[in-house]
Amino acid sequence: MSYKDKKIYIAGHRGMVGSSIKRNLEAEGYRNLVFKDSSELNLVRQADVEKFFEMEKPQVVIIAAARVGGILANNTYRAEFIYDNLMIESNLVHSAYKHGTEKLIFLGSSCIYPRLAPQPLKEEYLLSDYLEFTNEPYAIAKIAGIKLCENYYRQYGCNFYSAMPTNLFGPNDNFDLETSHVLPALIRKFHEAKTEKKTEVILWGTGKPRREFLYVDDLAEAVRFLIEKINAKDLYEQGITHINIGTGKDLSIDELARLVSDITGYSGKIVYDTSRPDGTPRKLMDVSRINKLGWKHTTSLKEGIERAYSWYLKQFFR
Ligand code: GFB
Repeated sequence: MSYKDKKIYIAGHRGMVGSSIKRNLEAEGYRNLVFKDSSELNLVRQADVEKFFEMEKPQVVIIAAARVGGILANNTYRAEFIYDNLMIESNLVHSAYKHGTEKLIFLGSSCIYPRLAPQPLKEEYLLSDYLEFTNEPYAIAKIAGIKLCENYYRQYGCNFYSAMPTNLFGPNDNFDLETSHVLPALIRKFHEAKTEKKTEVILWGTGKPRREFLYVDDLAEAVRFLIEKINAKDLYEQGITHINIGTGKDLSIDELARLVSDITGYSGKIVYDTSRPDGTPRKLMDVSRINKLGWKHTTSLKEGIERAYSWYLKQFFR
């Protein structure tokens, strides 16, 4: 049976990542996708998740559901970031095992790596040193998710594994200035400054940290590649627990700010509020593994930001 006919449950299909995976699979002719809104199924509740799996018995599960946010949200809602994420992934992985799911892919983030890990970040660097404090609760939960998949494979032979995307952006991103990631924050700040004719925009930290960004539709393409081509044993037999997904290129926040200001047409000053945290100094993925297996990103950063900006304009100023 082709994957196009298998029953695939996308957990988190309303979010930026899940909605992009949904669009990608639908466009590629996947005919048997299952979704549940959070009002119908609360993934934090174990009994509800078990009942859902008992009824639906999905053959493939993609875990794109998570409590996520930028540096301030991670640092502020520390209890929710660890609790919700641990519950969501534990409930989904265990129910998938109990109800015979054939393949499960768990999505995390590059913040699982130690704060001062060598760059670029190889899959092997997991758990080799201390984490970044501002996102430690989220990172610990995501590491637990990786270990859930690994150990359900080791004990029960489940075809469950993890993929770690770099910082993502695109349609359906969160543009709330308190809880968002940097890229949507920059789009909104520069756009508003341009339309309100402000002469300066205030950004957080020093502008020196370096980050890598992947357009979310490229991630969706990578997830489809993993569904169709990669199994748990392909990773675990190589001694790794998860696979990196990114572009392999990074830039400083200040360089990013200049790019976003050009694209949005803002020409005023950029000021840094250094009382705000920088977070991890650098997070650049080593993507040689997934590249060798046969997937590579296709959207350039500039093209991705242009698309994200036009989505933002359509969504909020139509
Ligand atoms: O994207 P971001 O919030 O998260 O911030 P992380 C990246 C960098 O951009 C930090 C700076 O150095 C911020 O200080 N920055 C500058 C801003 N101006 C702004 C702004 O207006 N808003 C925001 N949000 N940042 C998150 C983790 O880390 O990345 C999560 O906390 C997760 O756990 C996620 O891993 C992908 O890249 O620092």
